Amino acid sequence: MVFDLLRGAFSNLIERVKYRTLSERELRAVIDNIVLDMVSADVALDVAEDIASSVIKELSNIKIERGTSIEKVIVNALKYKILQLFEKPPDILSSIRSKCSRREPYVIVFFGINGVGKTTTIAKIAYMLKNNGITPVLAAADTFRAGAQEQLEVHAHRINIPVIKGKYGSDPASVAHDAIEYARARNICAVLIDTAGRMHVDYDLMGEMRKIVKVSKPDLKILVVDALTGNDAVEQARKFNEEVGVDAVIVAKVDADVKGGTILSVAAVTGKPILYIGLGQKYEDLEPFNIEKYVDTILGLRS
Ligand SMILES: Nc1nc2c(ncn2[C@@H]2O[C@H](COP(=O)(O)OP(=O)(O)OP(=O)(O)O)[C@@H](O)[C@H]2O)c(=O)[nH]1
Ligand SMILES: [Mg+2]
Repeated sequence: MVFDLLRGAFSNLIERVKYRTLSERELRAVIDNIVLDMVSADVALDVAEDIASSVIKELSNIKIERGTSIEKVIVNALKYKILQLFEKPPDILSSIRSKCSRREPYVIVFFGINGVGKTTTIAKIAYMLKNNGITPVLAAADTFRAGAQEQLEVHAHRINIPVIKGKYGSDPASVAHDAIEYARARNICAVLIDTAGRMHVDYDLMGEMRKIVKVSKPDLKILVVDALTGNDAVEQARKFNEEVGVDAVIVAKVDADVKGGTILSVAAVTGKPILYIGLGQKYEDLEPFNIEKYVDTILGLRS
C-alpha cells in the first residue's frame, strides 16, 4: 500500500516506546533504529534525525503520570514536528484569476529531469484548469527529444486546448515566448510551459532552463519529481532550486509509492510547498496536496 514503509517506521517507534518509561539512553537506541527505518522509507537522513531528536526532547520533557497515554504524547509530538516541516501551498487558481482580471496571462514553467512525469502533469493541470473555467495554452518547449512536441500535442487535442510548438532543434525559450504572445493576443489566462529533462553530461540543461525563465518571466516555477526516486528527488530539488529557483513542487507517481518519504524529504530539505501529487496516468489523477492528510496517513491516523 502507498506509504506503507514510512507508516511502518512510525508505528514501530510508537509501539516500542509506548508502554515503558525509557531512560534517555534506551530511548536513543530505539530512536537510532527508527532513524534507519525512516531512511529506508526514503526520508533524508538529516530530516529523519531532526524528527527523532524532537521526539526524544518531547519525551524527556514530560512527566509520565498514571493514566497518561504515552502513545498519544508521541503521536502528537510527531504530528506537531512533521507538520512544521511543510509550507502551505499557494492557491494557483485565485492567482491565475487575479492576473487574468488585469488581462495578463499567468505563466507557469515546469522543470524536472527526464521521465519524472512533467508532460503528463502539465496535461493534468490543463485539464483541471479547464474544469475550473480557465482555458490554458500549452508551450511545447522541449524542442530536443524526438516525439516530445507530438506527445504534448496529443494531450492538447484530447483536452481541446491550444498548443504552441517549435521546430526540433529550435530555441525552446522562443517557443515559450510565442505561447505567451499567443495568450496575450487572445486573452488566454494561463500558459503552461513544458521543458526538456535530458541530463547528458555534454548538455547544459540548467543553462537552457535559465534562458526560458529569463525570457518567459514565469509567475510560478514548478519542479516535478518522481516519488519513487527518494534521495535523487531531494538532490534534484536542491539543484534546480540553486540553479533556476523553484517556487513549488509537484510529486508524481505517488500511487506507486510504497515507501512514502520522498514528499516529506523534498518539503523539509527545500522548504518549498508541495502543490499537487500525481496519483496515476489519467487526467483526473491529480490531487491538491493536503498536508494534514499526508501526515495523518504516515502516522497511521487514517488509512
Ligand atoms: N503511475 C503513474 N505514472 C505516471 C504519473 N505521472 C506520469 N506517469 C508516467 O510516467 C511516464 C513518464 O511521464 P512523462 O510525463 O512523459 O515524463 P516527462 O518528465 O515529461 O519525461 P521527458 O519528457 O522524457 O523528460 C509516463 O509513462 C507517464 O504515464 C503518475 O502520477 N502515476
Ligand atoms: Mg516530457
